[in-house]
Amino acid sequence: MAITITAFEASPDRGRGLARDMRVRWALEEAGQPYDVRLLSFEALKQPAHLALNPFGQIPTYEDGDLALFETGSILLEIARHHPGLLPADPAARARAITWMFAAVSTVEPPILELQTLMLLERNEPWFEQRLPAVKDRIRPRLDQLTAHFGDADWLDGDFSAADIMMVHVIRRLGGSGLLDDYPTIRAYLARGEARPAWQRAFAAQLAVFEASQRG
Ligand code: GTB
Repeated sequence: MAITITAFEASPDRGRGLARDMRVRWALEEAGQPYDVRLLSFEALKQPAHLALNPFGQIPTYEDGDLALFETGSILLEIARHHPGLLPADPAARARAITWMFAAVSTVEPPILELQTLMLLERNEPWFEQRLPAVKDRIRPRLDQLTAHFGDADWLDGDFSAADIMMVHVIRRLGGSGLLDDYPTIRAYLARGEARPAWQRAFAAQLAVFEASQRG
């Protein structure tokens, strides 16, 4: 039975690959694993059929036979369990890569989400301009620390892994914010991720969904 994931039928990111199904698509493409996509409206996300898969009513979900998962970190770990190339075989290197997956979503993503919430939902608030610099200032230390960590390295810890899928996807949300202008190491890291054929196939697939939604 084919793996099935869920995604927005018309993503609010307009096909820019910022919604989190992109992480799962990218991992499946890296693994060479075909998959089906069930497209959902915002209304369908909150219906019982989808809440049975994800109690928070969000995308993406992942179904493989009897197994149904939500949370992109968990989904990527499950894909990596079945396919070589997404996590190192060496136990210590594997544990470090998993640590970086958590770092991406627990340490780097929260201040980036704060900026995204401000830009998308709070732009018309009277305090918007006053708050913006403080929110950006909470992201810069993470970019400084990641820059120091990378040095001359291409990926977070040795070879490319699922951790890089998570981290690249998290940081891509800063595109357009101007914050990456001062961070050439991080920009080069994103470019390396986006140059991977698997990233390009995943990106094209989610863009095709958005374009189809616009044709009606
Ligand atoms: N922690 C969960 C995970 O990693 O899987 C978070 C899942 C999540 O936030 N899903 C979002 C969702 O389903 C879509 S990706 N939201 C609908 C809801 O909660 O009702 C978040 C997202 C949405 C839009 C943009 N965008 O427009 O740029 C980017 C990211």
